[in-house]
Amino acid sequence: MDTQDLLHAFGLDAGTLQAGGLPVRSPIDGAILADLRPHGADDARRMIDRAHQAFLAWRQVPAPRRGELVRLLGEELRAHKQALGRLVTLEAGKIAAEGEGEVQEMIDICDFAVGLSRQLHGLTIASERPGHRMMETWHPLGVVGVISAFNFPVAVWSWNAALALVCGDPVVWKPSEKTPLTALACQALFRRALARFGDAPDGLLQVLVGAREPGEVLVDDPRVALVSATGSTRMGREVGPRVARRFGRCLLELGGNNALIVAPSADLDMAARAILFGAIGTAGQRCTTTRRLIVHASVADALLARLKAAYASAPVGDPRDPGTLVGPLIDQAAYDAMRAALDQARAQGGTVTGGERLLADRHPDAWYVRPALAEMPGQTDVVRHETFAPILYVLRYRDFDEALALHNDVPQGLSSAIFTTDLREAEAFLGATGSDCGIANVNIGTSGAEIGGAFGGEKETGGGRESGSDAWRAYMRRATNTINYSRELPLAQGIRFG
Ligand code: UN1
Repeated sequence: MDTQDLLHAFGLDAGTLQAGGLPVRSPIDGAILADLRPHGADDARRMIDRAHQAFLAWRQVPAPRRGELVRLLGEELRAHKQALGRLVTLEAGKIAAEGEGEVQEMIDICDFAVGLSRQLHGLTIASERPGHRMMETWHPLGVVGVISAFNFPVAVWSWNAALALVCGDPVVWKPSEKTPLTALACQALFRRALARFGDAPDGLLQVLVGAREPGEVLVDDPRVALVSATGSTRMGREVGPRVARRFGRCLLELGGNNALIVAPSADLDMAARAILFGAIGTAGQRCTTTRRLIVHASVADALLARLKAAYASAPVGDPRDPGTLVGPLIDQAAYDAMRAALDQARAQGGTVTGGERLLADRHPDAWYVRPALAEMPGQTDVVRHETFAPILYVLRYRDFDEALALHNDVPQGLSSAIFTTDLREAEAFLGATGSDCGIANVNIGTSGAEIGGAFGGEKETGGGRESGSDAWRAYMRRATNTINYSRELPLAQGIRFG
């Protein structure tokens, strides 16, 4: 199926695809896939209007019935897993396994949300007053604005949307301007689910195509009760305070600078495989990508020899080829940022292996690179910054406490891992003085989290949690209710009044 057929299969017609103003390029070869009409501020306001109207109706639909809509969405995703995965490959450059893996995450979160739709629960709490009962009730919150990044163009939306919808909240989605086609494809699948569902209000899901302008409206409009934004720390620094200024709620998933510690007792086979997937998978463009390797001096040479061999031979190229492990960077800006970071690494005393541009003759408008290893003399400035590219900084340690200190001495706090078979080290890493990240793993890499757990991180990562566990609470408002079933009116704290 060629690109246009694929887009048409999702119901995207030529008129939409060629309306003009926002060209969408494939990072595979730089080809223009479509040229969409970007939405402006007025479009954004209209969508928020419709979403708010939808909220007034949707919040009255029983949650398990709302779950039925998400169940139907999950069915559409199952039926279109390959096609949507392929579109992710075309638009974001992921290899096929990762494109389909992303759709699988969507299916998983739909399943999770369907179950959740019968489990939205509050506490009953002992009251200090006789004949009284206290409880918590969770209510739909309002319109949820989702701002997503190019690197997980569809899964991150689904983590938000599946929960928001069962929680009673319509969604206005602003995908990255680099990946609007996958968003429109999701919208098309959602429409099919809606048609089968029957009586849902209009405006439960709307997609805002464009760059900054419509996004700003979403951030500033007081009817958007929750803004869930995934992207760079720089973006979060703008979005967070703007939403806070109007006392809106924000869920931020920002940069990571994820480290993996390899201790002397580690199973080096497992560690090497985990590092490879974590550091070069998705061409280093996951927020959970392994960016720092903190390896004990006694095993560093052995591990590095393996990694260097694997890095040198990892197949880089067209993500549609079945043998490819590393696809392209998203665009030239990503390549420039990678080159600048490697220059800084060298200037800061590092030794760099790899990192060169590949396939430039065949694809002058695409940005393929050999993933890079940068052996550093210490945690210098460049190591403390997130560069969204396949660069793995390597640091050696001698003492476990030194490894932990290095681990936590960065501004970001998303994901982390230790490879060790020493129980004390493993538990210390997970303990209060261990990893300060939102995700901390033992003998598993930093990336590729399951949806069942809460996903997110601390410090400059933004503090938000989405996906599994009790992340749903961010999409609802909590009411504390006290009910007096006695014939007296005792006041709390034993106060006597009149
Ligand atoms: C992201 O890169 O924005 O844990 C999300 C992972 C994926 C999600 C990454 N499940 O790597």
